[in-house]
This record gives sequence, structure tokens and C-alpha cells, in this order.
Amino acid sequence: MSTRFFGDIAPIRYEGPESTNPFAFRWYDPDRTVLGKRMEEHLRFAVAYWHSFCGTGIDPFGGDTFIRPWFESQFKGDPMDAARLKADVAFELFDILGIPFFCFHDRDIAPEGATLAESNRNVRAIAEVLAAKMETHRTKLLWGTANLFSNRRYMAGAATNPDPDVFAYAAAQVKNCMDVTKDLGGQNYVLWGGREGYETLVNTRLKQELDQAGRFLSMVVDYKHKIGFKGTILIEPKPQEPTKHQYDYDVGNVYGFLCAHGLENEVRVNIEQNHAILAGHTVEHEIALASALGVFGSLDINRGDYQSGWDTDQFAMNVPELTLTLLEVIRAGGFTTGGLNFDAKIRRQSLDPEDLVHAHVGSMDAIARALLNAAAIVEDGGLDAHVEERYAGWTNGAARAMLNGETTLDAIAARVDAEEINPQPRSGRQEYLENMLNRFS
Ligand code: XLS
Ligand code: NI
Ligand code: NI
Repeated sequence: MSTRFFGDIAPIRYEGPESTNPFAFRWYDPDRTVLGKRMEEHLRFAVAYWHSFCGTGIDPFGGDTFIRPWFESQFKGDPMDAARLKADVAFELFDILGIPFFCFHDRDIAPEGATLAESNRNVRAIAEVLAAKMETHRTKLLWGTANLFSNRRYMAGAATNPDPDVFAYAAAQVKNCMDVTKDLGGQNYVLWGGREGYETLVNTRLKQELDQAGRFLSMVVDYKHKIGFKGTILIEPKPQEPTKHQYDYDVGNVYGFLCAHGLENEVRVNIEQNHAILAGHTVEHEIALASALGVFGSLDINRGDYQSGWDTDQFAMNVPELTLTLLEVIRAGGFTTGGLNFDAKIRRQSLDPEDLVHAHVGSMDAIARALLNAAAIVEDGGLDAHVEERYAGWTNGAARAMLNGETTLDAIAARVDAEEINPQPRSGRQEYLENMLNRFS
């Protein structure tokens, strides 16, 4: 059954850079080979159920602006029927975009019930609706996650709540969501700890809360193995918002936490552009660090505002910025189970169904163009050659010995004396290299 929420908008096709058709791709050409791989396989785009089908346009100073027939406030009848209508519209958009993946929270797809058992049944019932649709549509599940932050019971955290009953409730909710994610063939399972942090240290036992978080994550990993879920468990770092201080602050912080609990080979990170900015980093930095530490998993691709100190979650449209992002993704070896999830929302004034289409089409195009730019930079080789040259000293024997543990501090001191080593600074050539990059954007 087609709901035709999007009217007569036809599936978006690639028409090439000269096209002026707003309902066409100018750069995203899924079958085009880039660095030996199809563009679609490089990018692995996913629609985020929460922003695209649950977002209301609300902001701190005003209520809903979007008209969506499946919203509880606008739907007359059984909320489960509203959830089914929402699923119809979701697959209508997936088909229009030809998108390979989607992502959801349990509470996005199905309404919360009076008890957890009822909520879990609702999630399971709508998952069956989604499973049936996935059989006849091409869109698959990139990841599922449990919403452990909206309901007031989680206001002081889920795994890190002072109340053990909240910890238990969250565990039961996550178990159900992992089961459903596995049954839908999800390629990852995400944990974002929006309320796992504190508002004030005055009432917080920080070490106790960190221990709780570690135990919770260990049980998630154990359960993954118990049910034979083949996907990747991902933690999504964010420094603050909604809590003043969140424990999963950034990639470096999450890595330390994983090591402290022996989970660094079990869990990877889902990096978000806007979260990187809030942590005082760039998204490239977070990708490069995750890759260096062996925990790069997936990306929530969006765009933060450089003036607002909050998660504005705008669609990413800036090609030169995205070129640097895609360059780091390529350097990290690309995605395995991960992908690019549009954790982005249309603006409060973007009222029309077609605005959702323009947002996705525009961002898919900007990212595709950035991938082509990044691939051209790699193929040109000039940048890599410069970096190679910059570190070339480390290939000689005495230098290698310093790195691989074959020498000691006092032996090095003796060699510096004997060889009268006196290093001369060399230009880092930043502007020269930035000029080189600008040839590709
Ligand atoms: C919020 C997060 C959230 C996660 C999924 O800032 O980005 O949307 O991606 O829970
Ligand atoms: Ni996110
Ligand atoms: Ni976010």
C-alpha cells in the first residue's frame, strides 16, 4: 500500500553534474567505481528514523511545526496503526532515495506501552512490519538502538542511574532491542549515552557510575555473543547535551573506558560530526584517532553550527569540509559494518514533505562529490608523497631501533654525542598543501 505522503515525487536518478533538476543526483551515482569499489559501497548511506519520521520541528521556544498524519497529536485511533502508517511513509522515502540502509531507536518505530512488556511487544510487532517490507524493498538495517534518554525514568541516567531498578529496566529494554536488531539483520548495535553523565558532582558518585557503565557494556557484549549477533557494538561519543558532562566524552575518552574494561577489541565507535565539534575537535580528528586506535566503526554524518553550542544536527552540505572527512574515511580503510547515517534534521521552517527529500538528496550529493574529491587526492598522490617524505627519516636503521625497543635512552644519548646530531627544523608546508587540496574541491 502506498501512502503517497511524498505525492508524485519519483525515485531520484543520477543525471550528472550538468543537471538542474532538484529531484536528481548530480554526483551520487551508486554504481560508479571509485578506488576499485562501487560508490554505494563506499558510502553506505542510512536514513535516521527519528529525525525524518519523528521530528516535529519543536525548539525550546515553540512547539511542533510539522504536519505529519501519524503523530500521536494528529492521529485519531490506535497508536499502533499510526506506527504502521509511519513505517509506510518511511519505506516510501527509502524507495524515492534508493537508500541502502536505515537506523532506528526502539521508541521511534513503536509507541511506549503502559508496561515494559507492552512496550517490548509493540517494538516486536512493528519490527515484523518492517521485516515484511524489507523483503520487498532494497533498504536494510544499518543499526538499531534503545532510547534510554527520553522517558523521565531515565532523567538521572540509564546504566549510570543511582537507582538499580533503572539499571535493570534499561538492561531489559536493551535486551529486547538487541534481539529485534539481530532479527532484522542489523549490521551494528549502537549505544549513545545521552543521560549517562551528571548535572552536578555535588550529588554524584562518579566512580560508582563509571563502574555501572562498564558492567552494563560488558553484559551487552556477552549477550551479543550469547545470541550469535554478528554485528558490531558501537558506542557513540558526545561530550555534553543533554547532560552537563557525559562519560562517553570523545573517541579518546571512550577508548580509555573500553581498555579499562577489556572491551577494546569488542566495541568500536560511532563518530558524529556535530559531537566532535562540541568536544572541541574536528570530525577528521575523531576518525583519524579511532582508526589509529583500531576502533573506527561508523559515522553519524551531520553538520554542527560553529556559533551555537548545541547539537543542531543540520544536513551536511559543505563539500570542502566533507572532502577532508571522506579523505580520513578512505585513510581509515573505509567502512566494514559501518556507514553514513544521516543523524540530521530538517529545519523548523522546512514544512513540506519535499523538504525531507531535498535534504537527503543534497547531502548524498555533497558527500558523493566529496568522495570523488578525496579519491582524486589519493590518486594524485601529491599529498601522500609529501607526508611520506616528512616521515622518511624513520626508515633508517638507527631511527627504527629507537621505535622498536632495540635501544635505550642512555644509548641514544651516547649516539647523539658521538654523531654530533644537531637537527635542523624544516617547513611543514601547510599553505602549500592547503593550496594543493583546493585543486580538488
Ligand atoms: C544525539 C545522538 C543520537 C544517537 C542515537 O545527539 O546523536 O541521535 O545517534 O541515539
Ligand atoms: Ni548520533
Ligand atoms: Ni547527535
